[in-house]
Amino acid sequence: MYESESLKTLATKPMMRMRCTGELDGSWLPLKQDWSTRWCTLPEMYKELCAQRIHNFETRESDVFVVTFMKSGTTWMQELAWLLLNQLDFNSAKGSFLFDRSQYIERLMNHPSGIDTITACEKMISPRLIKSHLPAQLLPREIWQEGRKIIYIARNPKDVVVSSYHFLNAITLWKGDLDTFVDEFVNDQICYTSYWSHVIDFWRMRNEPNIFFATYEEMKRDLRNVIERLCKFLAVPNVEEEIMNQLLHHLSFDTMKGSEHNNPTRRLKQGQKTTEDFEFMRRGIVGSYKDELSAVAKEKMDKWTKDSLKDYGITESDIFGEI
Ligand code: PPS
Repeated sequence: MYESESLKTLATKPMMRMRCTGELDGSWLPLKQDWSTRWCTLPEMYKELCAQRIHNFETRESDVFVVTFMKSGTTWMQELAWLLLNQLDFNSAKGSFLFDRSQYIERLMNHPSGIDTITACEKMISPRLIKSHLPAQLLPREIWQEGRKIIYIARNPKDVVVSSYHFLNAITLWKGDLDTFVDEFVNDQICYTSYWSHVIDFWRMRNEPNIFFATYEEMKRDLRNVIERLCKFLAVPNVEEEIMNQLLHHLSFDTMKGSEHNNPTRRLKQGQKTTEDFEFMRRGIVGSYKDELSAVAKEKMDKWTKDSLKDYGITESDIFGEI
């Protein structure tokens, strides 16, 4: 069963934290641990509207899921993976919205076409590329039972905090200052937290045959290498040199920011309440926390990271390199 507790936060919608217990014990997951210790913070409506339907979501053999903690480079990876799965069809990529080509299964706001997001995923033609920010235990059970492919992207927590803070404030889902946001983030009160449970669980499963694990930092350092690795994982032909340059250009921050089909800023502004200066693609760098987080917030997050990782014998730099 799903067990939940209401949370008091500065989110503008009622929030709760939720976990799986009893027969939903996560025994279908390849990582053996007590999954009932894993809580996830979500809007209250999630439990009634999505939880069971997503758990029972019927997958197809050719499905690929892009799974991330929010603000970790999901959109960037979706565009890359969509192109690799669609014979590098740049014309379609340049002429249609990425968010229509690759649906977001648990999107917690209204779908632009009026249908619900799970139904939108059901209606997609194969091969489906489906986005989710859910932690491993809340993803469709069949992914694990049938070994469907997952591309997991992680990003260092301090940049995730900065990016999430700007995003949630700008789309008016959370209201407050950055220091308070950091407090709520490390206390697992922000949507999709606990951040470290999310990342650690996939890090520990990174060598499963159906999981491709990469980081935003790695994509910034050497996107070509990530593409080469991903081609193998997706069992698609390697990208020829001339096309590789075109692909790298297409995926650059400036090109994606300039494309209304990749950069959802305008569409989000039309579809919901946002601040005037809302920008989905803001800085697109590693280390934006350096000049945005206060010294106190940085220290708080570093201590929280150390405490969260100590039982697993890994450090932040094992995952992200030096940042
Ligand atoms: S979401 O809403 O959770 O799905 O957002 P997500 O796509 O995961 O993350 C948004 C951040 O990714 C940056 N981004 C990129 N960085 C580099 N290159 C490219 N092409 C690119 N595309 C998106 C985007 O700018 C957000 O990061 P910040 O730090 O806020 O700029």
